[in-house]
Amino acid sequence: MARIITVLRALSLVFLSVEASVHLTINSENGNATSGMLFGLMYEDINFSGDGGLYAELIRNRALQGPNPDLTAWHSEGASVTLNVDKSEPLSDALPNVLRVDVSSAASGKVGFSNEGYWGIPVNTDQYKASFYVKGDYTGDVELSLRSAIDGTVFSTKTVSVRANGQWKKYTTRFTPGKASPNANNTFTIMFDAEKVRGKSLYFNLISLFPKTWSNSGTNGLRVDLAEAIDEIGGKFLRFPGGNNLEGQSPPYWWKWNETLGDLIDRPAYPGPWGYVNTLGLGLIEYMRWTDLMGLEPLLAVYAGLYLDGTFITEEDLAPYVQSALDELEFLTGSVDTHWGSYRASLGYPEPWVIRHVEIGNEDNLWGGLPSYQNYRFNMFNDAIKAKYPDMTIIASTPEITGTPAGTWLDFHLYDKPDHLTTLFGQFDNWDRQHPVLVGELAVIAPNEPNKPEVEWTPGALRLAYPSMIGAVAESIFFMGCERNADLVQGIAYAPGFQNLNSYQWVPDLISFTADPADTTLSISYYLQKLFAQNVGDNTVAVETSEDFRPLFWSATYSQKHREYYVKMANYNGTSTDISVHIPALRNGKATWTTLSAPDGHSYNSPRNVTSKWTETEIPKSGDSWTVTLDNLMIGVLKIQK
Ligand SMILES: *[C@@H]1O[C@H](CO)[C@@H](O)[C@H](O)[C@H]1NC(C)=O
Ligand SMILES: *[C@@H]1O[C@H](CO)[C@@H](O)[C@H](O)[C@H]1NC(C)=O
Ligand SMILES: *[C@@H]1O[C@H](CO)[C@@H](O)[C@H](O)[C@H]1NC(C)=O
Ligand SMILES: *[C@@H]1O[C@H](CO)[C@@H](O)[C@H](O)[C@H]1NC(C)=O
Ligand SMILES: *[C@@H]1O[C@H](CO)[C@@H](O)[C@H](O)[C@H]1NC(C)=O
Ligand SMILES: CC(=O)N[C@H]1CO[C@H](CO)[C@@H](O)[C@@H]1O
Repeated sequence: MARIITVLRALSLVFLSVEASVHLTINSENGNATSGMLFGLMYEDINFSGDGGLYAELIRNRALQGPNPDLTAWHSEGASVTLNVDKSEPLSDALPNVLRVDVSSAASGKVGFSNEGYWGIPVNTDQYKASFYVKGDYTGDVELSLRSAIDGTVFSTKTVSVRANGQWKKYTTRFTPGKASPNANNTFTIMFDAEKVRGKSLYFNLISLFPKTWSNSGTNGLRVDLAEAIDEIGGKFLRFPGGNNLEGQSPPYWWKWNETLGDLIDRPAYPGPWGYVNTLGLGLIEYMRWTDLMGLEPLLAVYAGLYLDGTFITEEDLAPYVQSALDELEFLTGSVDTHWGSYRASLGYPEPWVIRHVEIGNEDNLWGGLPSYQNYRFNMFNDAIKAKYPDMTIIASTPEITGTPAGTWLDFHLYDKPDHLTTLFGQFDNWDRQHPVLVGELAVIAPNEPNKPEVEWTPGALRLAYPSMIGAVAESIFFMGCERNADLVQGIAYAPGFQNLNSYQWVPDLISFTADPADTTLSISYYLQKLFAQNVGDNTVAVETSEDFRPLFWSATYSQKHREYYVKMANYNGTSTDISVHIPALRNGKATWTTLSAPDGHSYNSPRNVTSKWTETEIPKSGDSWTVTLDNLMIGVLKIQK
């Protein structure tokens, strides 16, 4: 039989095509159920991706937060005004530093100050909401405006009537600019009447400006284009809030969930580990609303007592941290009759959320964390959470831990080069089935060869500036290896998700942006996530063929819900190849072939320069198969609807 096939194949090569051809038979029997959420998202505030990014606030340094408050992003308007950081007139316990505006006794006309935003403020003709707190002796108009930092053009002005006195008072207003700005190099300016405060000071704090937010996510919501981009991936879970941002750089700073709640004036600074202060405007509730609005399963990480400087909490001192994690779970999932559940209700969220997955820490194998994680930290959290929530799935933050109870997921992270990543196609073939796997962070971050156009040197490291085509092909191969093992691998996420091109600590990233939405760049790896996330079944199916993997790779799944087969394929340094797919269980069906490619392996997408190509073609059935052509460095999915 085998010999006959070989002869036939040789004949077909001669008569039909000079291209090689591969035959895949999809056997729909005896597949394994998958988690149903194979592709998802990992998110933490890094690279100004929350503050200055996804969190839609436009004012930078809005409350002079952090252990070393300064006047970053603030400028005085008019020579008779000086700005200071003042600690004598705290707005709240959480916001002790305020902006003191000293007006000289010679001042006249309109004076004030402005904020440059996170490297700009885009002006469009949707409604903005501005608010600020003010204290001092002033009765009169305060003029808010959006104007060009380049030539002073005023795009919008709104006057607020203020009666300031010895108490902090909040003013909120809404306005809609009459015209959009040509670029995002604009400032938000607050001006007042100099004559009324000559020789005196006015105090301001929590100065905020929100544009229209995504999906009505509210005045404390998400930036429209970035949220839309991640929503359109179609992933199924969100792993948050880190990443290193969960752990904190050193004591006493870790992501204290209880300090991310309620009114913004009650949220203190968190000096996150990525070199900038988090406002915590993007807090626990904002994360949960994000998962609700995008239909994502929350994979909540709780702090597990390890700081990035290697400090870890001793066994004797760990109990309050375990209690904090229990409180966090009660806050999210408890009924209104519980202490933390009733607090949640008091914040406007009576309906409990459902949390099915909790990750204990982040990368606890690093920074010398493994011995304490292995010896007591994991167990103390695990035992306490399991005792109260026996059905919750617990995720250990590293596969290096041993002896966790059966059913504990292990979080596997990998940052790699393309060639090496392709060798890990079989990584999970022989893993212990007692411990499901989460691939919580994965990316190709460096090229196979140095000195290529997509390469950027960062001190001490050779990195891709943007995800490359060959990198995405390598990622797709690793993902297919995971999908073939989808009885074991429960979820996969690329990381990090976002990069503010004006200040970042990590390349490459899935989505790059500046203040100007026209710069938002969806990387080639982004399109791969989208291609795979939108074509994933609830069951694996076996693929039979006489061919070996390499240079071509494939995997297949079936969705009972959608009655669709998805055959994923990639070509890593092979020749253009015809692939015919035969599904004995299907007589007919509509087949769609979606491909992702780019001019060459080094190609990447960068602002206003999309080089990758996404095509969708309907494929007619010919004979008993559907045949597609898979070029070198192409990723494709053949979807066949029953
Ligand atoms: C189902 O999983 C087992 C391992 O648990 C594996 O041997 C088998 O090949 C898988 N079947 C399919 C169709 O993926
Ligand atoms: C905005 O324009 C000013 C003046 O031309 C320039 O100095 C500044 O670098 C620009 N800022 C950004 C973020 O492009
Ligand atoms: C938040 O929780 C931590 C840990 O339990 C605690 O140390 C801290 O004081 C709490 N913060 C507030 C504002 O209650
Ligand atoms: C694939 O091709 C790239 C670029 O030509 C090269 O860097 C890489 O080493 C090749 N890898 C394999 C496994 O052929
Ligand atoms: C667009 O990106 C490609 C890399 O894929 C690069 O070679 C090319 O120079 C870029 N074009 C522009 C106009 O920046
Ligand atoms: C505040 C901060 O950490 N800024 C850094 C962001 O990333 C860029 C690029 O790595 C650095 O140059 C900045 O210092």
